[in-house]
Amino acid sequence: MAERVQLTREEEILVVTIMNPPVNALSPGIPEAIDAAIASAGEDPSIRAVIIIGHGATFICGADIKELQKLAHGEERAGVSLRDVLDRIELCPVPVTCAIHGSALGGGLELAMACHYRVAAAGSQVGQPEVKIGIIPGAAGTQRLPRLVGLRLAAEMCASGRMVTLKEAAEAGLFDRVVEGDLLEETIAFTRERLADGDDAPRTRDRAVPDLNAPGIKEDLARLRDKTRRRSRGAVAPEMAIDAVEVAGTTSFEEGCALEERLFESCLNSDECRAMIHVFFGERQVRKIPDVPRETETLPISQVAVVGAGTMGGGITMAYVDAGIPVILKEAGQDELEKGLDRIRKNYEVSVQRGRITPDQVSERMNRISGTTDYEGFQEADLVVEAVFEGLELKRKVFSELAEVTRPGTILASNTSTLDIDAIAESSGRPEMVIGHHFFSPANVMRLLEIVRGRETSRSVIATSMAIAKRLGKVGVLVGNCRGFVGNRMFGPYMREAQFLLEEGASVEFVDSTMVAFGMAMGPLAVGDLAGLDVGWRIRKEFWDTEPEGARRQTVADRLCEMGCFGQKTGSGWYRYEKGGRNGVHDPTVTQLIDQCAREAGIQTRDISPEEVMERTLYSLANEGARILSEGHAMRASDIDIIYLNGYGFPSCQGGPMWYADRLGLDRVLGRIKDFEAAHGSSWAPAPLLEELASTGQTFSGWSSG
Ligand code: 3H9
Repeated sequence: MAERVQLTREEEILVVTIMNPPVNALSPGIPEAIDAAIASAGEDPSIRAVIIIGHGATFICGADIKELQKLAHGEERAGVSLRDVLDRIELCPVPVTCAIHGSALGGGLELAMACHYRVAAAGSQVGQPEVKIGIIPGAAGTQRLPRLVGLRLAAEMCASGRMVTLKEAAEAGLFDRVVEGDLLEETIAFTRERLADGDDAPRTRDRAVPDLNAPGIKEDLARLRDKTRRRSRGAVAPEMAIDAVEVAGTTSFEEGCALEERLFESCLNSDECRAMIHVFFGERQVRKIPDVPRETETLPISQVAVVGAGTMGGGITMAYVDAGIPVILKEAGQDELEKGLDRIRKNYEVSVQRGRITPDQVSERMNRISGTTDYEGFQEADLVVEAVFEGLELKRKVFSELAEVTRPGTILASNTSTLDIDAIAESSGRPEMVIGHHFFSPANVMRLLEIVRGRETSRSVIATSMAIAKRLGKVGVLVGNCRGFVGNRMFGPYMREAQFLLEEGASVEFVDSTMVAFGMAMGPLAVGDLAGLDVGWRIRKEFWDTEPEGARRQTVADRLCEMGCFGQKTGSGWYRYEKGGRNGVHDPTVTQLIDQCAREAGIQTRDISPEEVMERTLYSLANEGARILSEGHAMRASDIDIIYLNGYGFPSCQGGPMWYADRLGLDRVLGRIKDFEAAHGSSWAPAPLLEELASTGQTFSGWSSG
């Protein structure tokens, strides 16, 4: 381990440097090496103090999640317990100071808190992000953190997993000194001051915790618990984190640690943890594109143009200007342009009211947008995003114009959500520069960017698109060119089943509430109302001719659209809305319409169970996902999961639709799909890949196109 933990001397001080790039995770051997260094410091009279510091970009970003993954899947624990190592640091007879730069996360922060002193460099951040992988801090973080920053902040940090800035952490009392200069030199100076003062190596465990019964604390924790329950969407670790922190206010350090250990072990052995670790690595895996290696040249993007100032175009413009990239925004007419700019300004004003940005920032961002009704300035654009009405001929016309008004090296991206990117690319005459950038509404908020690769899209255009997603703070997922790409193609059967369940006897509210109880951010029908029912209707109409004979139609949705009920924007859809309101209420006329459609189609209504609602909707996602995978339109099953988590509100504690099907067992999923095929017809035909994997006991996540 000598190469990953380096020991050096600064006269009377032992410096322990962690060298495990890129994030100095506490991989096997590292806790052991720190342990040995601390033991040697206790035994060697020439060592009067110890400093622990990270090499490279950061301090320590926590336990090695790959190792936790093995434990979560049942492997035996090996090596020393981190909790014991931290105890020995705290009990070390000479003072131990940690020098923090970059991030101190999870086990990294726990290690820092077990040290006697903490010195932090400018720009550092700290956090207990364990809940993001379905666990709670497991090396006494829930007991030491409240002793340093108080019960309220500790509970909030452990329940949310959020990163805390240097300023906030320093104000809360986490650091003994914040330094600007060379971190090691400053920490040595700090340590020598402590030694000169006759240091007695103060232990965090000996500090008093604010009494849980002190005024307001119980109430604040109860409020945090409520908020956590509302936000965690089925995940249990966040509330357990509060339980563990809260107990620090009533019991001894040792008893608190014992509770933390029990809760940590139960989290580690949970579906939630396995799913969320899958998500953690899945989010990093999406960036890896076999034929577009990391070193692929990216094109510089310093000026963007957006065509179309509607809801999508406006949101895309905001996403760019929020990231500091100026945008030329084009609309056909002056009125539409003014309207678009006005909508953007209003959205920013709402953010000001909510305290998210300042009025100065609004002016700054609005100044980054220049409006135009012709293609003025497009010669300067490095990237154009087209966000006009969803129609192939219109988009082809725009792309042929873009080819005229931009430089040959400009990337031309289409925000189409369903159309053939190759047909659009062809009209530009330079298909290698064309790509799909499918944003999700609201485009400045939603994290997903589906990046659609055309037949001829160049590798550097793909690499640049992936880099742009990162600059915008989004998760870019590369997908292939097929109808609806990955997300919307799977969303079709999902919505179809939600609607068919209505005709068969389930109510709108029942379907939605069942899916929300599963953890979806919104029910499918409420999503339809939000997105606009006319969107799906227009697409369905475009493909009616290609549907198989006798296929069951989405009659209720079609009738609603024929009546002009497009959802929130028209005040009625599956629900009824107050003018401008977003909270739908029951609409009896919709119930009548559903009954009428069911009668006309000769459908016998029956009692529908929550299980059937979940199976019909979730298995339809996995079945379509299997087709997409075998056709090569997604690189791996985890990419599909990442799309559903970031663009469609799928709960991360369930890992995504493909992971969820894996967990249930593909043979079980296939069995039910066959039942549905027998009952409801060919739209439920099982995907060949699903049949193949189920028959050989394999999983989507283990599958590779080879
Ligand atoms: C914990 O500590 C439990 C404790 O309570 C103790 C219990 C006993 N392990 O994200 P990036 C890899 S739980 C293993 O692209 P960035 C990552 O997979 C842990 N690997 O960089 C990627 O690999 P690759 C609590 C890790 O700059 C590479 O590093 N800690 C770990 O955008 C670069 O990562 C956390 O949850 C890890 N802990 O962001 C922190 N972390 O290149 C998790 C990263 O092969 N990490 N990798 O794809 C993060 O949040 C971000 O990685 C970080 C850097 C903010 C640090």
